[in-house]
Amino acid sequence: MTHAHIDLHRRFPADFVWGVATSSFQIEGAAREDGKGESIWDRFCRVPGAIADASNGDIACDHVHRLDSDLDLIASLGVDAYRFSVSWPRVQPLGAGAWNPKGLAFYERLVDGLLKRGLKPYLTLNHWDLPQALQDQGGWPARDTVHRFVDYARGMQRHLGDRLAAITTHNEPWVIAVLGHEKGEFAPGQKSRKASMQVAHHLLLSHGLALQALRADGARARLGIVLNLGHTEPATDSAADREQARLDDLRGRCWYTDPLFKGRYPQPVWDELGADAPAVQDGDMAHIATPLDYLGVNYYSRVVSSADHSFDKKTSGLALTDMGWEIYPRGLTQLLLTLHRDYTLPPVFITENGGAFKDPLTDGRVHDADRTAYLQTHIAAVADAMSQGVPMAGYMVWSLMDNFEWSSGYAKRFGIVHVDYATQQRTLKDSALWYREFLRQCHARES
Ligand code: IFM
Repeated sequence: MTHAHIDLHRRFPADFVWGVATSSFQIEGAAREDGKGESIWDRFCRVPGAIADASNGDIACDHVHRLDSDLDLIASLGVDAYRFSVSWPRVQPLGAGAWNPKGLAFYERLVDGLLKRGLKPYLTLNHWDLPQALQDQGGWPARDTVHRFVDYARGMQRHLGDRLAAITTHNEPWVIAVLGHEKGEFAPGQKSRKASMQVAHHLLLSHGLALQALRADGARARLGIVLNLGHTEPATDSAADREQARLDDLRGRCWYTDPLFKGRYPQPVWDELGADAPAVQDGDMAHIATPLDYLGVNYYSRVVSSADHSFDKKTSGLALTDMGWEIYPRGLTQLLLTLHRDYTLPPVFITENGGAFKDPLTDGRVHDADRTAYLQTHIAAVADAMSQGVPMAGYMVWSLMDNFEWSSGYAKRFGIVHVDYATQQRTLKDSALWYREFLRQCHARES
């Protein structure tokens, strides 16, 4: 542990929630078992060239078959909470109509297994694996999918709601909209800015309507949404770069946070969209602004804006992760302070934070000092924001274990637990050993 981080645990209150996070498609496997339907990611992985190593989620971390030992693994870290997602097509194969009892039984075992081990379940409804059947009927660009999602949310609450600490509607709507529907790099691989903007609107709308429906049904879990947000700054102090940064921040952050907290889209972005602006019906914006019980923030790096696109992070002087992302913990503090300045925030969770590194397994150990330093400096950045008044409530490492990193396949490792995909053996990396010791210190203060 670096000197500056020796007393890190003292900077957090006793009720701060510490966790680890995963998502269904990235770890579960069992892609065609026990009645599970096809998801858009099952389909997308079959597109030649879509995934860097031509892999897929058929087996992934084989989590479905290793649930009990994986739950023991999570508990062994000493975390308070586990953030996971439900594969919609596993529980409702066609995205509408019949439920799949075996799929529901899996998540019941998961949630009950967490509770038995004293862990709080944080459930995400949509971490990208939309049922392919709904995609075939138009997917997120179609308004009907909004209503299918609300039905799905209600069904999941009916089955599990009495046992959950939190329900997140969507994970990272920007990724679904932009990477999935504008750039075509993620499922379903569409390339249309117009579709992408409609998707973003439908995700936000379905989020708001789901919150209302869940509350009307008597929600006991806390309800929120998870956004991927970077801290945006200009490459230089020039007026052009500062203006570019202002616009990029409006496009990437405020397009999501303004509707959620202010009930409107940022006008400058709306104006530049022209014919690509989404169709918005009367009342939509008020639904989107339904109050949140918490906001989840996924933070990995900063965004650097330059008007002539000349900024090159390879020469910025900052260390890069294996994804090529700059390591910039100060940006996390700045992002949180910006959110606190712009809105009246509910409790905020860092629902994902972590890094991909090379991580060789040698003699049963992974000496991932770079990841440990990443976690320490970012946790310190959260403490810095908290000490300046941001209502921080929790922090979750991305990720519990190495997994399927979407279009990068299995080559990028984000886990604090190493996975040997040939044997499915799990090995705690040094970062996991550090996190476990850190959490022991946090909890020792409470007793
Ligand atoms: O693996 C992803 C996760 O599914 C969503 N947030 C970012 C992570 C790292 O790319």
